[in-house]
Amino acid sequence: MLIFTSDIHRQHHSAELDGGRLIPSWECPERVDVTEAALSDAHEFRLPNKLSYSILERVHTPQYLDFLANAWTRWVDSGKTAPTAMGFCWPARPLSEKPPNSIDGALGYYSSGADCGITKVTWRAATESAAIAQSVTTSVLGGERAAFGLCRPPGHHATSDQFGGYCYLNNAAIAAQQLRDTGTGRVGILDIDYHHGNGTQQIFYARDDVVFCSIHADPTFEFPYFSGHADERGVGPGEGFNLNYPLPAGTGFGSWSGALQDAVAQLTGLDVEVLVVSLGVDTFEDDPISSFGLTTPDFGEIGRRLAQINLPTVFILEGGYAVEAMGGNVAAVLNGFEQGG
Ligand code: Q9C
Ligand code: ZN
Repeated sequence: MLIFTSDIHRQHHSAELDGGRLIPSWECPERVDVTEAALSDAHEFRLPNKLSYSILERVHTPQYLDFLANAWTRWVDSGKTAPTAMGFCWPARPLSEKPPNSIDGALGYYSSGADCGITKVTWRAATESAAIAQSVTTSVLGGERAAFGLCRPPGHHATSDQFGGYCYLNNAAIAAQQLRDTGTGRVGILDIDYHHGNGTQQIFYARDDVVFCSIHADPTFEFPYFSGHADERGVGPGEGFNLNYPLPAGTGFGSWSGALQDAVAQLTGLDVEVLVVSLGVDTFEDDPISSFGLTTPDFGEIGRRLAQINLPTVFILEGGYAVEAMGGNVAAVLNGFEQGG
C-alpha cells in the first residue's frame, strides 16, 4: 500500500494536563518512528505534495485558521516563555460568543480543553499532516484502491474552530471534503479510534453528503465526555447520517466487532462511494490511556473486514499510545486489508 509520511511532525510535541499535572503529551514523535519501521518491509513510502490551503477553509473557519497560524507569535509577543501555549479559561457554557482579544482568552475560545497546546512548530506540523491527508486522497482519486497517511498530529477531535485532544486540523474531514469537491458522491467516514471523533461529527452534523460513523468508548466515562452518545444522529438534512456506537470500558473484540458489523451494514445501506477510515489503534489492550481489549491479531481481522466493504479507502492515522506496539497494530490493519480484498 502507498504510505504518505514526512519528518516535519518531529519537532511538534505538546504538553497536556494529566491528573492535575502538566506532562509531555502521550501523542509523541516516536509514534511515527515505530509505525514507519513496522510498515517498511511491505509498503511503499512517499512524501506529501505541498498543501493546497483552500481545502482547509472548506473545513475550518478563517478566524480559527488565522488564530492557529499566529498563536505562537502572539504567545511570545505577550511575554510568555513556556514552550507550550495553552488556555486556562473556557467558554464551557458561554455567556458571550465574542472571541476575546487577549492570547489567553483566544486560546480558551479556540480550544476544548487543556489536553494539548500550541508549540512553536505546531502550525507547521499540523499543515504538513493535512498535506499528507490531501496526498493520500489524491492518490485514491487517481485510482489507488487504498492509501494510508501517517498523519501527526492527529485530527478527529478538531472541530471547525477548536483544537483539542491532540488535534488541530481535522485530517479525515479534509480528506472527505476533498473527495466531495472533486466529484465523489456520498463519502463515508468510519472512525475506529478509541475516542469519539467529536470534531468530525461537528463538521458534518447537518450534512447528508458525508456520513460519520464512530465506534468508541462511551462518553459517560471517557474523553471527549460531551459528545458521542447513540442518540446524536445528525440534524436537519444530516439527520440519520451520524451514527455513534458508544461501548463500555473493557470492551473486547467480540462486542467491538459486532458494532463494526452493524456500522458497515449501515454505511453500505447509505450508498457511500468512498470510505475514509479514521484509524486509531488506541483500542489496543495495552494502550496506556484507554480501556478496550483489542489484540494485534484483532487488528488484522479489522483490516480484512474493511477490505470486504469493497470501496476505495483513504486511511488516516488518529490515536494509539502504546508506542512500541502501535506500529505492529497499524501494520496488522493494512496487511489484513491487502489480504482481505
Ligand atoms: N490527560 C486521540 O486519540 N485525554 N486523542 C487524555 C489524559 C485526551 C486522544 C487524558 C485524549 C485525546 C487522537
Ligand atoms: Zn483516540
